[in-house]
Amino acid sequence: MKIFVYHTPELVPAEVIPDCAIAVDILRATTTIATALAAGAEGVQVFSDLDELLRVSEAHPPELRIRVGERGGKTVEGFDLGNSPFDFTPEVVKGKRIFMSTTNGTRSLQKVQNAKSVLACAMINLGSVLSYLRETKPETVWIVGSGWEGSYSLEDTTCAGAIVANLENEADCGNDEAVAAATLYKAWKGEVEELFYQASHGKRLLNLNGAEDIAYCAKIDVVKVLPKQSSAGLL
Ligand code: 3SL
Repeated sequence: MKIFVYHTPELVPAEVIPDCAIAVDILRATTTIATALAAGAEGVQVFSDLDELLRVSEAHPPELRIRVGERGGKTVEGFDLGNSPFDFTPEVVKGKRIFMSTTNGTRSLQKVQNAKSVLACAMINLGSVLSYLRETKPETVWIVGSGWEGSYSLEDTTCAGAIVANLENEADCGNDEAVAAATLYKAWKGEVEELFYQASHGKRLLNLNGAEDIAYCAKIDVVKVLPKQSSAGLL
């Protein structure tokens, strides 16, 4: 197994298809996706474009769908939910299909759609992703951070580093970013929540009263769920 880390979707190489691509958006899209599936959502379909989301979801019965729209950390007007994982309770999402568009996270998932397998990873479901990689042993693995509008993010690199560091005896680093991510994670292991408060998106969420969300997003391996892309979305 050879692991490559890309800090943003814009940095993934064109015309190369990895065996496994793992999209990461710790604050908060992939954390929310993992939470929704663990709470019994039927599946999550991601969109980079809000109009496309509205068009596709129109064909789904209204009582069985949830439209999630987030821009700049806030719920998009007219959508059912924003991107706080705490809104995705079993009472709200069980048996429902989620149609989701967020500022950065859903864009990185869309960018790697052609990979042989596509996963969504957060700190909260780290163990499930590690188990999948150990079982399937893909030859090339991309971990793609979502960043913020094209720029680097500390929290996504920390999660990428957690994957690389946990597999250091079983996988090689394919690029310097993978080595750097593992080094970052090891330096902050045990204090990940503190690090997230220092991240620029952490600060942005704090201004939107998101402290509770950040604390939850920093929890390691608290849900057993593997969001994996299928023709019906992430299941
Ligand atoms: O950028 C994203 O995809 C979101 O996760 C951002 S936010 O945490 O909802 O503000």
